[in-house]
Formats: sequence, structure tokens, C-alpha cells
Amino acid sequence: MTKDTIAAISTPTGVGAIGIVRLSGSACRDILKKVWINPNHPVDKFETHRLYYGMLSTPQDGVKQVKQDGVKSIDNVLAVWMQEPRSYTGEDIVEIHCHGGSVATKSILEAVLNSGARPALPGEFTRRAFLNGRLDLAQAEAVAEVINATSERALRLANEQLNGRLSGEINNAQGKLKELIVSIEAAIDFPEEDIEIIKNEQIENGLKNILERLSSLSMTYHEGKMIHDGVRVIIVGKPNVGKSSILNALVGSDRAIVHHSPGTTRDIIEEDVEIDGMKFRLIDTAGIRNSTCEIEQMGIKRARMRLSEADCALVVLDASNFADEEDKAIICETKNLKRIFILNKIDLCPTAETDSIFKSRAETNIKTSAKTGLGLDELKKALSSAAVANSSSVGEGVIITNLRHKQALDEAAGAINNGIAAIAKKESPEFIAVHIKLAMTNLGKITGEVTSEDVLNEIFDKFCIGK
Ligand SMILES: Nc1nc2c(ncn2[C@@H]2O[C@H](COP(=O)(O)OP(=O)(O)OP(=O)(O)O)[C@@H](O)[C@H]2O)c(=O)[nH]1
Ligand SMILES: [Mg+2]
Repeated sequence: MTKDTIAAISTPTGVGAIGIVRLSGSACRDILKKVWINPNHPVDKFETHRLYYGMLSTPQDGVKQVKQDGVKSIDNVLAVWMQEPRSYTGEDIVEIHCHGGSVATKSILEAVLNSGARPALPGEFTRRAFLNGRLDLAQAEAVAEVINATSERALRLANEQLNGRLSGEINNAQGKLKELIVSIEAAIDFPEEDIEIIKNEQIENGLKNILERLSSLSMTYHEGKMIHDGVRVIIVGKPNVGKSSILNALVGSDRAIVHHSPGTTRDIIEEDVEIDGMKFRLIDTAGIRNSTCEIEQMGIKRARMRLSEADCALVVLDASNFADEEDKAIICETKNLKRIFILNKIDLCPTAETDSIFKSRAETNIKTSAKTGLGLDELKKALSSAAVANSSSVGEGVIITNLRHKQALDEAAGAINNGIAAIAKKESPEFIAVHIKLAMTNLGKITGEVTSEDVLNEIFDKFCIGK
């Protein structure tokens, strides 16, 4: 177990009602004693996991925790001691809940640092939780995802990972691989014994089942990334159809300039919105047409470049003027994207029908008026269903969001594939076992069973200080 005691401010900087300074390590109660003033409740008498009210001061020597000459009071606080191993890090933890704002928290941090603690590195509390076996690596990574979640769904996903759903899935696959190895090794070690020898066919079937599961899990990465980063929705169409007006209506503010002259938007305008708990990144673009204006051409080029990165396109048409050559060109240009067609300005032309261009298309087709708000709820529903339709989640819905996990899964799948190929080539059981062991090692990278200092540094350096 790590010996030194670390301390950090765990709440964000800025003005707030409460600030928390956290310490972890074997000396944290001794450190608290030096800065705690309340003779009725000395730190030695603290019960674990109970909050005590007292005064925090600059360090003092006395054991009675009565204010001494030269000692300065800092703040009235609540303090709690959590005895190891029943704490976040698995070590003794002390949390000091003081008033918010930067001065009280900084002064308390300074007082505990002057009393023997050292400043915590980013993510060091969680790193200790991992090293002390309180969390596995996938769960530790989920802590950062919970903190950084930008939508309800992203939070739900991160919490599922924190609660061990992904780890359970990985441990399960590892358990099955382990069983295969045990059977193969028994056959190698005791060929003459009267034990049931596992047949190559059984190994192959076992490997194929695991492979299928791991490949499906790897395929959820795209969806996981969408939930994590937001679904990228590009708004395209010829000039003046109301693209920027739709962006503004969905965002609920005048984010983009709207004007009756065609060619108003030049630069890409991006804005995030949450719809049904899911984050969407809306990307408004310049109206696409043949233009002689150099600046407009630059805008159109940028619009085209962003098309390929989008998860979904809102192709906007003007109900009072549609299905011309410019619309047709854009419909053709976006044909490989998941699309929602919008017939906007329906207030100007309530009878407009898109049959002439959409007769045989199964794609979603919505009539809107960015001016009156008509059809916007339907558009939000369509966006929400488009996000769900992208869903590739399997089984109990475990979804991965982290590229490191995807790479490890793919490497494990590669090793299993090699194992299957080795069976086909009738290679000896020892060789088959090598591939299976490699698959297990790769899965172990996800939960941190197999890891290196570099990987840990890379993961925990991204955390904030105090977590
Ligand atoms: N009547 C009516 N007018 C609309 C509607 N949506 C947009 N407009 C008007 O159409 C004009 C163009 O709107 P914008 O949102 O700037 O159109 P745009 O597609 O972003 O245009 P560019 O940036 O030039 O490509 C403005 O005068 C808007 O007020 C609508 O639903 N109904
Ligand atoms: Mg515009």
C-alpha cells in the first residue's frame, strides 16, 4: 500500500456554497489533528464515516485541539474520517467540507500540506483506488467519463461501466478462455490418463462463441462514441432554404445569422443540443450552389468537407421552391449518408408535397416551419430515432466508448482467430494454447490485470486533480 498521504481540493474552483479538501493515506488523521480545533470532538475520538463540526486552523502542536497562540483560524468546517479499507481509495481518507470559494479551500489545502501531506497528482486518488483493488481499470476510466459526461445517456453509460458491466463481460470471456486452456493443458500433461480429452471441434466452437461476443462488443464502439461525443448532424441544402433558422430553432437561440439574401452563412457553425438525453452536435453549413464569389466558394468547400464526418444529415428544402437542379444535386451528393429530409417554410406553402422527388424513398421526410415552430417536435423525434437506429448494441446492451478498449478487444479477437486457424491447420495443442493465452492477455489490458506504468500514466494524467 502507498505510504505517503496526498491532499487536493476536490471541488471545482470558483464561488460555490461548499468546497471539499480531500486527503488519502495512512497519516491523514494525524494531519487532521494538527489543524483541527474542537476540544469536545478530538480527532482521536472520531468514529469512522461520521461528520464532525469544528474549526480548521493553521497547523498547531497541541494534542487537545484547543486554539493556541499564533495559530490562525481558517474556516468552520465539517470533517469526516473514512477508515481503510472502506473508502474510495481503500486507504484512510479524510474529507474537510469547508465554505466554497477559492480562499477557504486553498488555505485549508495549504494548512494540510504544511502538516505533512503532499499535493496529489491528477487522478491520483483514483489511481490508488485501482492499485488497492477498489476499482479495476475499466471502472477507474469510467470515473473520468462520469465526471466529463455531457448528456444524460453518456452519464448512464459511464455509470454502467463504473458499476462493472463491461468488466463483467470481459471477465466472463476470460473465464471461458481459461476453461479452454485448462482442458487443453490437461490433455497435454496427462495424455495417458483416463480424463475426458477435449476435442478440437469443441475448442473451435468455444472460441467461435467468444469471438462472436467480443466482435459484437467491439462493434458497439461507434455507438458508444456517438453517445459520448454527441451525434454529428450536418444541416445542408441550397442557399436560403432556412438551414440556419432550423439550427437556431433547435438550439433555442439566435446562434447563427439568418438573412433573406442567399449565401448568408459562410463558416461552419457548430452547436450542441440535448434531445431525449442524447447529445447532438448540430453543424450548420453554407448553402451549396455554383457561386462565383470566392468567399462563398470557400464556405461551400468547408460544407462538403464536413459531409463525410457526419453521422446524419438534415437535407433542407424550401417548400415554396424545391426540386430544382440545385436540390437534386445535393440529394445526390448526400446519398451515402443517413438522412432526414426537411421541407421547410411549410407556412408559405402548406400544400407542398415531396412526392415528386421522394416517391420511392423510405427516408424520413418532415415538414417544418422554422418561423412558426411547426414540425420541430417531429424533427427532434426523428433525430432521436436516427440516433437509436444507429445502435448496434448487443446482448444486455454493454456499449464501449473507449478506443483503448476497442483496440484490446480487436487484438483479443485477432488472437482467437489465429487460434481457430491453428486448429484448422491441425497444429499442436501447445500452439493453440499460446493464441488463447494471448487473447486473455489482451482482455486483461481492459480491466488492468495486465498493464504498464506508461498506460496508467496516460490514463490518470487525463484526470482532474482531486479525483
Ligand atoms: N416563412 C418562412 N421563412 C423562413 C423559414 N425559415 C427561414 N425563413 C427565412 O428564410 C430566409 C433564409 O433563412 P436562413 O436560415 O438564413 O437560410 P439558410 O439556408 O441558412 O441560408 P444560407 O445561409 O444563405 O445558405 C430568412 O429570411 C428566414 O427568415 C420558414 O420556415 N418560414
Ligand atoms: Mg445559413
